[in-house]
Amino acid sequence: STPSPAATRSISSTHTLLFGNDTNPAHPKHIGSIDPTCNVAEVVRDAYDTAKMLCEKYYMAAPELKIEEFNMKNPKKPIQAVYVPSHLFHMLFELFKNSMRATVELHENSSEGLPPVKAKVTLGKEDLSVKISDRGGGVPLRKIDRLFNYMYSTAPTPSLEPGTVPLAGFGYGLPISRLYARYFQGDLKLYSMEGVGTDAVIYLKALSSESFERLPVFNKSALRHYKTSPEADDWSNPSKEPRDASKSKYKANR
Ligand code: W6P
Repeated sequence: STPSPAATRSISSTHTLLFGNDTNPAHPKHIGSIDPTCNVAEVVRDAYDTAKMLCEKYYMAAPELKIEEFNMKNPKKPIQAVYVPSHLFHMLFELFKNSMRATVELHENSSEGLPPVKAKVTLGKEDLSVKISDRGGGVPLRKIDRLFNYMYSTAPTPSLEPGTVPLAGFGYGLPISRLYARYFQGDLKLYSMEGVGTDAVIYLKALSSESFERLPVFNKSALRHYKTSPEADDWSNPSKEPRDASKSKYKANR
């Protein structure tokens, strides 16, 4: 099918950058927005520092960060990716803000201080993964899908006044972050244990040859896909979370 105008522009500008003499003076090794030697732990630290400043402004406290790396291929080397650092920064910044808010709100009146937020960067054969773990009390499984809904935010609607920077936004941070991860064949997942905390994992492809752009297609096949009604949802794949059981006419068998 014919590439979209945006894809054509992306391909042509990448070609010009690769084969022309244009360089970004601040980052001469970057190819457009891509850093071919993006140090993942450095971006983790940057995103944490930025989220920490906001968190301290709001709560006058912020949890510490502990970073661990596990490079399966080359244990002594820092983990690098061919990636768009700004995308990685946005995803991590969003996760840190969520982890910090949960941590501070759960532990602000505790005498033990704040449990640190932990980051683990790993490189395997297929995946380059980044896990951000908090001890912020977690989210029940029933509510996890809502966090990826654009219209849903657990935080109060932030002020629109000039000069104010919200810690938590309008509720699009997580869904947008997941789109960034998926754009290069990765994903963003949340694993939470209510009462304890949440692990958020960003999965990237270890090999840049696997991380081609995932672009929406619109062709005959896609049109057919959209026109035919999707597979009926069943009990193992419900389209929505179950209704409140107390409002159901069906009584559980005991
Ligand atoms: C929470 C809720 C959440 C969402 C995304 C990332 C981390 C966390 N922690 O409690």
